[in-house]
Amino acid sequence: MKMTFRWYGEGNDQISLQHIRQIPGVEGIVWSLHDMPAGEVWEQSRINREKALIEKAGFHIDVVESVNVHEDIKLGLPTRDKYIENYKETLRRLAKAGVKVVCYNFMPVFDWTRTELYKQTEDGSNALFFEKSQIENIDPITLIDKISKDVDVTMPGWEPERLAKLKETFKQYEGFTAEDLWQNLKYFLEQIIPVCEACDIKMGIHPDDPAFPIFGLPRIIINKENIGRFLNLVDSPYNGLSLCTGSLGSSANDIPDIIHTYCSRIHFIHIRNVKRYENGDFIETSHRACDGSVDTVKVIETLHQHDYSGYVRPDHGRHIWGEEAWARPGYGLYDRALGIMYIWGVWDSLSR
Ligand code: DNO
Repeated sequence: MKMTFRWYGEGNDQISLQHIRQIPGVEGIVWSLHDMPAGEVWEQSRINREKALIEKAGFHIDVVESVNVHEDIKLGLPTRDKYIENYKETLRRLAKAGVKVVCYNFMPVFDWTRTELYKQTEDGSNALFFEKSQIENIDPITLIDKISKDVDVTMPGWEPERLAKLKETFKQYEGFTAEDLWQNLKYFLEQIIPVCEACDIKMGIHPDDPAFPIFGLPRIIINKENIGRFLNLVDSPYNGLSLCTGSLGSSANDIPDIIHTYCSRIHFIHIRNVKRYENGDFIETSHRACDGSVDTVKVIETLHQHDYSGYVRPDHGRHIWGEEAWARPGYGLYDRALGIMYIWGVWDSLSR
């Protein structure tokens, strides 16, 4: 397993590459050009600049999270072909810089959704929280207004250009079904996977977060069966997964079983834990297995059994030791660093 850490870039992340350097065993930075609107071709010079910066600090740039998919592709509009061509060109340019894996998602409108970013917990830390009844009773625009006033950074998946068109985008999705989304995903993959094969970039789709439909929008990458269907849309090793234990853990998925079944197609994995409540709410917890509903020990054990050699990163941590004052929601330094040590702890003892 190759350990990585997500970093938002200079001037866009309070955590420095030098901080990350001090976490044991981190080899690579998971990066992106976060200000790049979906659908645009990434400039080679900007890719190269990011590469130079990250490599100078002693890390590899093998994994990009994410190259976002333009909404017209998900909706299957006639304009999609132009955006797919742009996507292909970005992939070629990333390959030229040495990128190996690209993470993306295919969720309509939203990327990830929570109802609270700083939910207080008993020990004084706070974490991202999802309250199901709120989602059922609030319109998405009000939720976005409420959430985004709590943060002064642009969060991936909540980019200004996306939020500005929310009403209009929802209208475009009226009457849109899960089958429509499947078809549009297949169309996209049939176009891009041959390019990935030619330039040696593995695609890893990120599961939907949460892993169930919200606001009447379809969600398809949500369970074992659908992941199987997804992998068969284009049956190539280049069409793979960025498995996220927290996203799949938002509903009762058997994640070790999913890993066991599809391990050869998992190119990247996000390890974190969530605690699910009976009413459908969930909160993000520490990475430790007994703190949440995901058996993270078994997740790591299953990866170990399969001799997993792909990329791993600790996903969302709680905000601890006051870091919510400066850290990005879910992406502080401390709890993610603790998460890495937990993952290594389990992995190393299994290796012994
Ligand atoms: C949230 C992340 C997601 C993820 C995308 C991948 O913190 O897990 O934003 O990066 O869904 O495209």
